[in-house]
This record gives sequence, C-alpha cells and structure tokens, in this order.
Amino acid sequence: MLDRASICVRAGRGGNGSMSFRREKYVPKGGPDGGDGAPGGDVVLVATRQLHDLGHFRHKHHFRAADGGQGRGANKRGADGAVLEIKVPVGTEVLDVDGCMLGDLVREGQRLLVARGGEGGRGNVCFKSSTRQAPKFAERGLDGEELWLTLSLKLLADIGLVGLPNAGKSSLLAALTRAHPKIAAYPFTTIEPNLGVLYVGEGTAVIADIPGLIEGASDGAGLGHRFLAHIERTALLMYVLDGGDGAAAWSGALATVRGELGAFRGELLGRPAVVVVNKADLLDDAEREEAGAFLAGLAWPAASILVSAQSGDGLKELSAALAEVMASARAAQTAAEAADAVAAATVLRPADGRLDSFTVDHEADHFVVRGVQIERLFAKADPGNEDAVAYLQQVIERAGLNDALRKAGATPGDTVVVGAQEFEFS
Ligand SMILES: Nc1nc2c(ncn2[C@@H]2O[C@H](COP(=O)(O)OP(=O)(O)OP(=O)(O)O)[C@@H](O)[C@H]2O)c(=O)[nH]1
Ligand SMILES: [Mg+2]
Repeated sequence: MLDRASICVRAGRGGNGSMSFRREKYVPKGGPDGGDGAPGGDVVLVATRQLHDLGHFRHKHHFRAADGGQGRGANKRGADGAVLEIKVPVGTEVLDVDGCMLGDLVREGQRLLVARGGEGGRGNVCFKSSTRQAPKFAERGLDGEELWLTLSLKLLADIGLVGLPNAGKSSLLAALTRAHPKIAAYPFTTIEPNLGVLYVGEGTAVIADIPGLIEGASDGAGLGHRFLAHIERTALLMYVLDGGDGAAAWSGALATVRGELGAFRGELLGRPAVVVVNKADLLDDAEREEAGAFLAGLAWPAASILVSAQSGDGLKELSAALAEVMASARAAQTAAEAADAVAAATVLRPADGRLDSFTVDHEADHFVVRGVQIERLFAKADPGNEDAVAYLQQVIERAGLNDALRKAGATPGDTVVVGAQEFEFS
C-alpha cells in the first residue's frame, strides 16, 4: 500500500484580453470592443472512498488544468479553463514542499483547492474613459499557480472499540487483526489508540482500539475524551463487555459507556453498533445461556455475539457480522458525508489581499514591492506598450505605490522590482 506520493499541480493560465476596435461599414471610427480573457482552470483535490491508496500516483506526477480562452473582438470573452479534479482517498493529508499542512481530506466529497487558475486579462474596452476614447492596450492573462504537493494517506478508523477498562478490547483487536497491542490484567493498559486492519469480504476495515471509558470520561475523567475524537468518524462502533463480570454488570457497563459517548457527541448513539460479551471461556453453560438471552434482548445493535478473544470462540461469526454491518454502515456514511460536503463551502486557502496592501523593502541597490494584487497588475501589463504603461502609472499612483516608494527613500532613477518586472522610479 503506497501511503505517500509527490505530485506537481499546475493551474491553467488566464487568457489574454483582446485589443480590438469595432469595424463596420459606414462607421468610420468604431470604439474599442476587445473582450476579456477567461481565467485558467483551478486544480482541486476531491476525497473519495472509491480509492484506498495512493498507488495511481506512482506513475503519474504531473497534473495540469486547462488554460482560459483569449478574449476576442466584438466584446467576446474567452471560455473559462475547466477545473481539474484529482481524486484522492478519504484520509489524505496534503502538504506543501516545506511540510506545511494545506489540508486534511477526511470526508467523502471534500474538496481542497490546491492551485488557483491565473486571472484572465481585461480587454481594451475596459480601459475606455472620457479621456481615453481609444485604448490601444489590453491586459495579459496570468500564469496559473504551480506547486509540488506531498500526499500522505493516514489510516482512518472504520470500526471503534468501546468498553470499560479491562473488558478485552485490545485482546479482540489482536485476535481479529495482525496488530500487537499491549494487553494486561489491569485497567488503562491502553493509553494510546491502536489500529489494526480487518479483512472483510473483498475489502478492509480499520479497527481502532481506544483506552477504556469510565464514568465522567466525556468530562476528562480517566484518559478523557481526547480519545473519543478518534472514533468520531468511524462507521461502526463495537461495544465490548467483560463476560467475567457477570450478567448483572453488563447493562450497567453498557449504560455507562453509552452515557459517555452520548455526552461527548449525541450522534454516536445512533451509529450502527455490534455488541459483544467477551471472555466466553470463563462462563459455564448456564452463564452462556444467560449471556445469549441478554444479547438477544438488546434491540438497538445491528448484531450481538458472545465471543472469546482468548479461545477464538465466536470470532468467525463476529468477523462475518462486522463485514455485513460495515458494508451498509459505510454506504450510509458515504452518502451522509457527501451531502455534508456539498453543503459545506469548498475549502479555500486565504483570500488575496487588496491592491493597496503591499510592502516596500530597500534591498541592496534597489527597491522590492511585494503584494499579491499589485504583482498581478504588473504581470498583466505589457511593458513594451506605451499606453499600457501610462495606464499602470495611473493605477499605482492611486494605490499609493509612488508615495510608499518615496517614503522608503527611493529617488528618481532608482530601480524598482515588482514580481518579475523591473522599472525605473520617476
Ligand atoms: N479469559 C479471558 N481473558 C481475556 C479475554 N480477553 C481478554 N482477556 C484478559 O482481560 C485482561 C484485559 O484485556 P485487555 O485486552 O488489555 O483489555 P482492554 O479492554 O484493552 O483494557 P484497557 O486497555 O485497560 O481499557 C487481560 O488480562 C486479558 O488477558 C478472553 O477472551 N478470555
Ligand atoms: Mg486496551
């Protein structure tokens, strides 16, 4: 199972704005009619349960969204670049090259915008004003963002084991999977969650074994509700009762555990459930019968079984029940999460600043201006076009760039750098 992959994503380039003038018979001097270029397509990661590992990124590392269309005459706008959606398994963490977390995709249908398409340039019709009747320039489209991402798949639990301390949760995890958790005859043996993989039908399910719950766990008693978060997104809960405690104790144990789950998050009580009485090997025939009657009397679980982690009694039956309940629980979870993801807004990275939020730094023999919007404005302007440069001068004067440069100590003739562009301060 490949649990890490690096990919390079590149959003589409914005289309150039058009520089065009109306040409019609009998209209000697038509006005400007150059349309806008369209934005390039974004690159978006989408979480799906149809994928279980990152194997499909082994041979494909580069992903590129479509460019935006160029603007044309007659005020025609280009066509938007299509968004590129890349599917990743639920449980994928997304990091940038510095190891900074960009997002954590934990639900079906959840989306993460990882590279924004470049803005389209405006056509010359946009620059018409009372003093500029015939603008002979248009903006250029901008490059889309491009970056390397590290995808890392972490296991998310499908099945959560819950019960009082010492019920045998870790023993069941060890008996059902290849995990080797610490097991001992005292409460709170487990102090960190353990994960194991159960093979169910054709697929797999991850089982999480968390520390035992005691009364007040949801308020922080025992090992507290810190661990309840680990089972919050499971599709199924498996309640484990200690067979050795005797029938009289089981109802109370269930009530305590369900009380704590409900206090932490009410919806956990409605989660599909399997109840087991463990340590069947300790029971005599009469007690086994009692356990059977107790389990049969529970109406809410999807299945209830008497097992022994030690002797292996009932484990086959338990695996089969888990597989069956898992399949329907997962389908319900996927549908509910997909509805949630549609309702929730797309996860976006922080919005870009305003045109007048920039910094000016005096570095060696030149001045560097930094600011998302102002850098974009410069990138869109064609430095070889006199009219475009005159327009740019006007806009940056209004945004306060010239004042800021003077304040920073710039004098006429000094070099100013904005993004990839360089000009002389005047
Ligand atoms: N006889 C018998 N003993 C068992 C069985 N399952 C677990 N035990 C014993 O019960 C004790 C507790 O088992 P664990 O698996 O550590 O219990 P736990 O629920 O994980 O306990 P915490 O991590 O403390 O919450 C250990 O001494 C196990 O050997 C079983 O099926 N039969
Ligand atoms: Mg344990």
